[in-house]
Amino acid sequence: MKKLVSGLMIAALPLAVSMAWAADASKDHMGAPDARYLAGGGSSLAKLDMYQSSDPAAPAMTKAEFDQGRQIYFDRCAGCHGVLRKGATGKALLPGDMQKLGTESLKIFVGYGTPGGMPNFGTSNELSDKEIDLMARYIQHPAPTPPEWGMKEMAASWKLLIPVDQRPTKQMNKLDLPNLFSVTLRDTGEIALIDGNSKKIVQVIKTGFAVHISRMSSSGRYLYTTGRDGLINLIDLWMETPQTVASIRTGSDARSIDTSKFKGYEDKLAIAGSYWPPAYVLMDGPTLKPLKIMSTRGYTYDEMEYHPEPRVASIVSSLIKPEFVVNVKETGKVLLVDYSDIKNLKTTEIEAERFLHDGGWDLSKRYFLVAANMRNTVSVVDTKAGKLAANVKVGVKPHPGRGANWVDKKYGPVWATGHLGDDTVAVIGTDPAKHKQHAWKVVRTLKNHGNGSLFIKTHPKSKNLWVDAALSPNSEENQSISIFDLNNLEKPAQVLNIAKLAEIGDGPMRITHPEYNRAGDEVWFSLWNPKNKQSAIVVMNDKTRKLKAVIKDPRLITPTGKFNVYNTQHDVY
Ligand code: DHE
Repeated sequence: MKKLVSGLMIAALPLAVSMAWAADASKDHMGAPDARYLAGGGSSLAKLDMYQSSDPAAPAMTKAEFDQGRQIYFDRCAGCHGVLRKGATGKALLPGDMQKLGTESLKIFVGYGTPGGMPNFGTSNELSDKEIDLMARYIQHPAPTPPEWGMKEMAASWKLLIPVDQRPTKQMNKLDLPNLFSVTLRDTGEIALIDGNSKKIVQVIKTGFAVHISRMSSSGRYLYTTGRDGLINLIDLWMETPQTVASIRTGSDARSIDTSKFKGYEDKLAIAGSYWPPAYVLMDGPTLKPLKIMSTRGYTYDEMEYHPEPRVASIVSSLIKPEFVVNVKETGKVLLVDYSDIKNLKTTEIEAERFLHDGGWDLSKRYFLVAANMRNTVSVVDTKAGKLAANVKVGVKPHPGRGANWVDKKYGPVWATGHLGDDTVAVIGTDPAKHKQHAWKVVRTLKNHGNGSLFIKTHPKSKNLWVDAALSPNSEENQSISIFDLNNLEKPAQVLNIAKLAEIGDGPMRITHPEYNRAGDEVWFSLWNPKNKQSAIVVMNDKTRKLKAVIKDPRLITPTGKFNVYNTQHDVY
């Protein structure tokens, strides 16, 4: 019904204008829930001082209105349309073009959305009529530019709280570190360290704004987190009470972090990627001292069009070379950054596909598989040869997290991803040496219980594959998971409503991000409720598929990602 309304409203616009918009938007086949997800969960950019010009040709705005527009823009629009509004997964919103459309037409787009996926902010009651009017005027003004963030700013933000020589030389606590979990508490900007054995919170540590991921150093001693505000925390798990020993702001909008893992470089270096400014930073691993900043601004791999803000998405660390694999979203390039000589940095730039997002290693850890979600493709990078191995067409908007690996009875080693935009799981053959005929082909398509899957997981010791549907608009689906039997993938999945099993009170809770324990016999899920409602971690017995425990501590506010120390350290997934 909403789609119909929005289609009708667009049809009422001047023909040329509405056709151009509808065509452009439908190209991407964005459904509203995944559009909202990609548009982002709030960036900290809105709080920054920015250069602001106001165009006399654009409708008048007060300073207060402009500031409010900026806040709304960075909370809801920048993720798709870009900080500078030059377009990213969404259309460019250039002031000249917006002025031609005019306030009344723009109000319709913002209020009703487009069939191609622009969310309907008005009919969904997310923005009031006043706010829609304000946004329609705001985007006719030039985009304010957030400040750059160079070595001077970075170095000034760097805090070495406990120097290396004042840290312990052995583990000072009795924690079973390999079975410790770092859990993202998204809306409080904290992580909870949870002991995997007792299932008790060991420590809650303040991190960056809407903290995004945790990654481990090669030795398993240091835990690194990145906030969306670019604040990196380095946590020493050997301290009597694990705590932050260094921190730094590597940018003002960020999502990724990793550490060097190649032999001889263990625990030596760290790398952080930023959305704004678009760059990656190499740092000294044990202190976070910034060493080198590299911009990712440049040309798209295919049309060779200059892009002013290509964001750094996932980063992984190679075990077979002293290299980081850096995935640049808008240009569609994968950079293999050789860290053996930082002064004379060598980078292999691989043409992959747009817009690169998340991904993981294959079983051999030679190939990195990364979702190019707006092109329904998984790009496979051969990190040994330093080349693209293949672009594999999959379902609608793949979203693997780090994906799932197993040895398939029929097809040999495979890797799998779920999708944001449909209810399938694509299983891709990953062994060109012994199973050439299946390599880089979708060998199986499994049926998930709903659209909107974010994460998928299995474990070398398990015969199960667990898949969520966390972004499905249907609450029965987004509270359930599918469990596939890896020994019999012809059999439909068992679907379990995990939220019901956990018996948590009310709220629009979602079940997301399966993560195994060290032994591979438990799967942990986040029961993610809004911050004013009770959330929990739900632990399932992998073998029996029965509920094992519900961790309900009141400090568990908006848990999302969970990172088992051993599995994260060794890329077990
Ligand atoms: Fe994530 C991984 C970006 C929204 C939970 N997320 C990633 C990675 C990127 C990314 C680039 C890969 C990091 C790496 O491997 O180095 N995420 C983004 C966004 O741009 C996006 C769409 C919008 C935003 O504004 O951030 C976004 N992500 C979310 C969420 O809303 C999620 C579901 C909840 C949350 O905590 O914010 C979420 N993202 C995660 C998690 C991972 C992740 C749990 C790590 C998965 C893993 O198993 O490694």
